[in-house]
Amino acid sequence: MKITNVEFVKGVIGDNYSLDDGLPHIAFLGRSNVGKSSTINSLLNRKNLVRVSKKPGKTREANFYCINDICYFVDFPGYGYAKCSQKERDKLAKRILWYIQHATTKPNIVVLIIDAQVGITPTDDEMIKTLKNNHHQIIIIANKIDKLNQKSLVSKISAIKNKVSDVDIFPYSAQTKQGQEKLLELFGSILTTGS
Ligand SMILES: Nc1nc2c(ncn2[C@@H]2O[C@H](COP(=O)(O)OP(=O)(O)OP(=O)(O)O)[C@@H](O)[C@H]2O)c(=O)[nH]1
Ligand SMILES: [Mg+2]
Repeated sequence: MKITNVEFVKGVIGDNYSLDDGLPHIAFLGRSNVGKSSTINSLLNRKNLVRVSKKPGKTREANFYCINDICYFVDFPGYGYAKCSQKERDKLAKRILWYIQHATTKPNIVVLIIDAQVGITPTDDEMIKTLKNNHHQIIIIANKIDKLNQKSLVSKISAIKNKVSDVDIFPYSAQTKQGQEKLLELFGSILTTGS
């Protein structure tokens, strides 16, 4: 998949925000600060299209980007950010869950991003269960592999694979774009064949 055109369409705060115009969604979910927004920027070869911050909790809305007029990339707020209030955390979790459970245009793919160094946390586990229960197709991006040497990379990725043996894992770095070509190829093939 070659990215030729990207357009920010809208950021949505409320519950009822699915863009239901028939275009497939590729939704990027994951804990706060794992690099969802950075990953989208890197896949699109844009530096600052999607807002990124050193502080977790940057993305507060579900932001829809229309790609090549054929699909949306949806950048979600992160879940599980310990430093915001419980009320705020519940609100963000509710937004994400609403999307997963009720959005009329189901995403074709949910890209769950994790930090390769940290692996699958209990909150990620919960999210994976919820996604599976709602019949979403999931892939996992293990991001920030630029922080790992080859030896730890191999052992971290194998630990992740052991935990979720039925989901495809893609080692990735939003910083160096390692893994970019493989992912774009996968998205392209899912969008054309639907699987
Ligand atoms: N070393 C390294 N740092 C990264 C990578 N991806 C993201 N980061 C850094 O991680 C931090 C968080 O990145 P974001 O893209 O804002 O993360 P997010 O998941 O969108 O965060 P929220 O919107 O708060 O949920 C930033 O400081 C990024 O520069 C990566 O592949 N490697
Ligand atoms: Mg973000």
